[in-house]
Formats: sequence, structure tokens, C-alpha cells
Amino acid sequence: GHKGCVLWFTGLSGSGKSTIANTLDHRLHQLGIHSAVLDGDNVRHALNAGPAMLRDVHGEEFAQRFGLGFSAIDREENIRRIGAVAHLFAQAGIIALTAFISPYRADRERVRRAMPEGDFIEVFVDTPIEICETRDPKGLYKKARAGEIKGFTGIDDPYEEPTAPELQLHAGRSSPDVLADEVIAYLRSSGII
Ligand code: GGZ
Repeated sequence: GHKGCVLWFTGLSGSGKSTIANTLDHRLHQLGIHSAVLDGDNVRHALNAGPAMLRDVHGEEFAQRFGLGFSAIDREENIRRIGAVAHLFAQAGIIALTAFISPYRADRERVRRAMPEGDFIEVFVDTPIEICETRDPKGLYKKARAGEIKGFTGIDDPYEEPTAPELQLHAGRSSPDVLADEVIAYLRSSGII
């Protein structure tokens, strides 16, 4: 058996949060454990996207203006909603894997405090920005350096590192498979699975 909880991955863009969360998700399914991934694909582009009617009539870019952006206030609201959804998953007995930058310590702590002790597991995906910037899968760091994107995390917007994460993964050194194993070992040792 297993109990529901939230594995909250936090780290820079390109640090490997989504990749590790998805690798772990597959691994847990193989073990017969119910888990679910929340990441940019199903949250920023779906749950937190602008009104559907605007999207249908005027397209994604226009609707996005009514959705959430990347100001501190919008990121806080993004994290608040994700935290609420992840909490519901955990209450339903599912291991929720969330993969968002979540750059503000206070926003992450607010999600933690809303949950029973031990149910919120903070996983710091600690990849040096140099590595994230070299990977740059979507070319966003390049655009941020060129000033084409303003307020990009790690370039001209803050990332507040966790001070006491339950887990710290060195995603610049190990493969997603090895890191997923580290998380599984933690879940076993803490009695969650
Ligand atoms: C950071 C940004 C920005 C800015 C767009 N700053 O590599 P990606 O593309 O897929 O991951 C980043 C994603 C961050 O969304 P989150 O919901 O995880 O952010 S937060 O937790 O702070 O709310 C990146 C893209 O969106 N992106 N503009 N200015 N990342």
C-alpha cells in the first residue's frame, strides 16, 4: 500500500524537474502505485490558461493575457492553485508530483503549511544555472540574455533556494533514472510506499 502525498519539485527552468517527475511517475506505476504529474503542460497551458471562449475566438496568445503571467503576484497565484489541486490529489490517496519553478520560499511554505505534517515533500532539483543555460531546450535563456524576455528566473528574476528541503537532487551529475531511484528510496524509508 501507499499513502497520498505531494512531492513538490522546485528548481530553475531546464533543471530537470519535469523529466525526473515523469520518470518517477512511470516507475511508481510499475510498482502499482497511483501517482500523477502536474507540470506546465497540464497547468499553465490548461488549468491556468485564460478563458476558453477567448482562446477559441482570439487564439492562445490573446487568452494568455487573461491567464497567469510571471510577475511575483501571478507566480504566487499559480503556486496557490497548484498547491490546492495537489492537496486534493494527496487526500484522494495519490502521490502528486508537481514540477514548477516555484521560485518564492514563502509561496512553497504556504502550500506546506496547508497540508498535514509529512505530506508535503520538498524536492530541490539543484542544477547549476550554467548547466540549465547550456541545455536551454526552448532557447528561453538566450532570449532572456538578449532582453527579449523580461523577468526570467535566474537571469533577472529571483530564485530562492529551499533552506531545508526533504530531498536535494543533483540533476547536473546524475541521470533521471538514478535520481528517481533516490526519491523512491526516500519514499520507502519514510513509510509512504
Ligand atoms: C521563468 C518562464 C518565464 C519567466 C516563461 N521565468 O523551461 P520551461 O519554460 O518549460 O519552464 C519555464 C516555465 C515556468 O513556469 P512555472 O509555472 O513553473 O513558473 S512558476 O512556478 O514561477 O509560476 C519556462 C517558461 O515557463 N517561462 N516565462 N519569465 N520561466
